Amino acid sequence: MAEILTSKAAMELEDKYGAHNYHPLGVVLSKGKGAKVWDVEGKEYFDFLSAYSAVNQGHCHPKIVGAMVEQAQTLTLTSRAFYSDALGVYEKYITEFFGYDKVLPMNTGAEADETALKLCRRWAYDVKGIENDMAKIIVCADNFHGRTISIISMSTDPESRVGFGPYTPGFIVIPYNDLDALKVALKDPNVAGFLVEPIQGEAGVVVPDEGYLKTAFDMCKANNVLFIADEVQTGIARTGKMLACDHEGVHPDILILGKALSGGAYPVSAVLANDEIMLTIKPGQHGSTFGGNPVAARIATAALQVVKDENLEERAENLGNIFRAKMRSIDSDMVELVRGKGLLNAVVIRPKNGKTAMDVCIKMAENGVLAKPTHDHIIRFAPPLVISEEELAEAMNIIEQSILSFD
Ligand code: IF1
Repeated sequence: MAEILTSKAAMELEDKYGAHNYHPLGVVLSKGKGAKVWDVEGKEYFDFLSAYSAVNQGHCHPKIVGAMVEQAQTLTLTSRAFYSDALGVYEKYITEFFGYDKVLPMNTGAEADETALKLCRRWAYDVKGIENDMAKIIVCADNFHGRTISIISMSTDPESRVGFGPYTPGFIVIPYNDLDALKVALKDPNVAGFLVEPIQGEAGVVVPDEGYLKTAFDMCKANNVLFIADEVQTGIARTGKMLACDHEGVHPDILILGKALSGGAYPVSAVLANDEIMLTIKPGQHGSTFGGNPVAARIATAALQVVKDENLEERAENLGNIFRAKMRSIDSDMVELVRGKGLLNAVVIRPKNGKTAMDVCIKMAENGVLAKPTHDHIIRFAPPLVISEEELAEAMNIIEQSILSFD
């Protein structure tokens, strides 16, 4: 039986024995169910971060946990040295679900982004005919695609990038939501791909202009460049459609999924593409020990089924509209701006009397809502998509009262 900890003792253990690569809010969670989590002392919170949009289906969803437990008691890992009876079934399901020829299963979002970069480069050399080692990939400023060396080589965020050089070459950085800059960058004949978040999550839920994704996609097609969508955070119904790209009818050449692909139960990511791209990677050229393991396969299948069965796209769309309207109605000059799509939203907090977004988050935590600022003045609000209207109303009231408490 795990040692019964107080929150204080748990934080001290992490501080003493864990790397200091995070600075968490002073809350020690020990239980989650649906849209709620509880701390060690039993205090209840609405979770408005959802582990950065990994828990879209709600904490410990019975169907997802059931699939995990059943497979975990049967066969957890074979490696890809052998086949398993779970992987092919899952691959058929997910490729038909999203409309692609094939999937390359990985574990984390960063691994999936790295996989997409490798696929794009192999396609550049083997199909587009770019000179070896000369392929370039266009990315956007303020991007977030993970924490590996090649991914931070694309980053413009000093916190992610500085001090980890030398950097992987072959990336062109342009401003987000800027089609003129994309047009110029696409003139380079060595450009093979454009990697973009349909909404920039970490940058503070930055929603591009209507039509940006579709026009960018068309420009890429006109220049024989792959449109690569990182839907790790925006995918799986979070923005009110199964994929954020669906809002503009864009079918990415390479689709990157993670986080809620498993409902937060297990590290599961995936890269989907058609054969012309996917088959440029041959046996032995890419993989991972856990990629496509039987437990991940069963979990991801259950997690996607829950999205359909519980109409999570529609829920995110409808509840997101309610949320943004309520946030915009808060009568406080601390609320500078409200933006988002579906249940991926952000409130930009105007500091007041020295109080910032972090103070609002600490006050909300005291009052029973968990969220965390991204950058100094932006609070991201992303509850599980299974939150009920009543729970949302209660949580929005807590958010409003917490903000008004500084007036
Ligand atoms: C942390 C941020 C969010 C992602 C997109 C790939 C990945 C992520 C669009 C990599 C991961 C996580 C990472 C986590 C916090 C969180 C995050 F603040 F870091 F930037 F959500 F915005 N593409 N995002 O958002 O997926 O390898 O983590 O599975 O690193 O602190 P991963």
